[in-house]
Amino acid sequence: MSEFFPDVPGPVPFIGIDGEGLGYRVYDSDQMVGDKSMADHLRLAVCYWHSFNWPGSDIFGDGTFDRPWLARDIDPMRAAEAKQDAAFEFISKLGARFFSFHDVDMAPQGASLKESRANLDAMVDRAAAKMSQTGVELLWGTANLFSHPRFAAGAATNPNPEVFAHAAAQVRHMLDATHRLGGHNYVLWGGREGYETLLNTRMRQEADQLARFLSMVVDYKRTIGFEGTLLLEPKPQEPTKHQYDYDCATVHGFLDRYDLLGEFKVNIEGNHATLAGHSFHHEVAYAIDHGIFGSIDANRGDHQNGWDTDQFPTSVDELVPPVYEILRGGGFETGGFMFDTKLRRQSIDRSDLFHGHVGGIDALAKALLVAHKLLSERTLEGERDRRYAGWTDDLGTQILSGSLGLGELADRAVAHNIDPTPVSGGQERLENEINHAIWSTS
Ligand code: XLS
Ligand code: NI
Ligand code: NI
Repeated sequence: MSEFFPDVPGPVPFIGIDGEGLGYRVYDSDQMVGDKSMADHLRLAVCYWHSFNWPGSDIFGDGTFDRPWLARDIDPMRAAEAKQDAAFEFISKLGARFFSFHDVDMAPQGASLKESRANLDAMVDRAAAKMSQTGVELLWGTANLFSHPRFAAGAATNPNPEVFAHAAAQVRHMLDATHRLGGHNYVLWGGREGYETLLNTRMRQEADQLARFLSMVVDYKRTIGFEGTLLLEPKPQEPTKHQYDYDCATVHGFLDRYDLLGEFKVNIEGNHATLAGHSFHHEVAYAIDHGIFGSIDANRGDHQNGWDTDQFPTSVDELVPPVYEILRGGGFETGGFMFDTKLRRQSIDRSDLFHGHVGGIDALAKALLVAHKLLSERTLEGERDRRYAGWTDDLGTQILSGSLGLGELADRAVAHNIDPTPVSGGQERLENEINHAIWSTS
């Protein structure tokens, strides 16, 4: 088998901050940060789809990338094998521990569900061999329930139950495949689970269908003994005008309403958070505080436009707050930082795929160091403790425990003429503390 990335002959080295050429300037996999190595904190993963299954096309133009296995005139199974070889060569040279894939990224779709399953099984067997040779693990598997025209009106939320059945078959196969490969999680992203217009849509009916689908997934997971985490990936829109898994709070409410809390966590994507009008920080903090934090699709958007540009996350300023919350929450359990990232269409050198990932990984590593410093020095926790101190005193605990009603509380406020003096929120001082931590951490 010939190498696809001959310009990067071996594993990408750690070269340090002044190093030259392709190498990690901050990410040193074995360096301890607190009680865990950088590799164990970050649990880095590469995605199969944007990196190997996308030719660099956009809505106005064809593919620009050099991905020989995507040519139309070659046998689909041989092409899938070449793609898999390139993917595993890349992941091992990069030094990432994990990867993630959709059914259709790894194996060609056949003329029937049976044939698609056979193709997938063959490629999954081959992937299992590659994984044991390289030590690469599966962070998560997922089924693509959004590209094929049959899913235009949704998968689980389709008005036609036959589409629901087709989606069930794909998800069953991918759960089996994920289980077979020892996957740590299984993701469901509902890109078409939503509506284009309410004129033809029964919103409540579609929510009931989606909940039924998710319950079936939970039952099946138990039947086969899959112990990974089930993850829902929120996104407010794109490709559908309005998607039901809008953001973490919406997903949380949905899970609660349908008695599915505890069965699913969330896979939060940086660029989806900003599309929902939130910061990445907000989405992570919400999930951590409500016990549904699972994993991250690491990427960023572009501040000047409003779609999912899936760029490599290069801004330490933007990464510090979410990474801080993850550390505060105790870090990943089964999740990790999965690079759901695309090269720009003009980045056509094979080595560009390395540069994109290496830059994003270094930015995450730097954010990790800064977040660890902020947490161990209790810079933000100290401030938060002071700000909420009243809630651990008599008045606060009595209010929260329910021992005071509105009338008694009002009487007490009147009797003692409770009239607190406002205190500063200190936002600018805290922003300066974050910058100081960034500038002083090496
Ligand atoms: C698209 C999603 C997708 C999921 C996997 O916006 O991010 O890539 O992560 O289906
Ligand atoms: Ni994603
Ligand atoms: Ni996305």
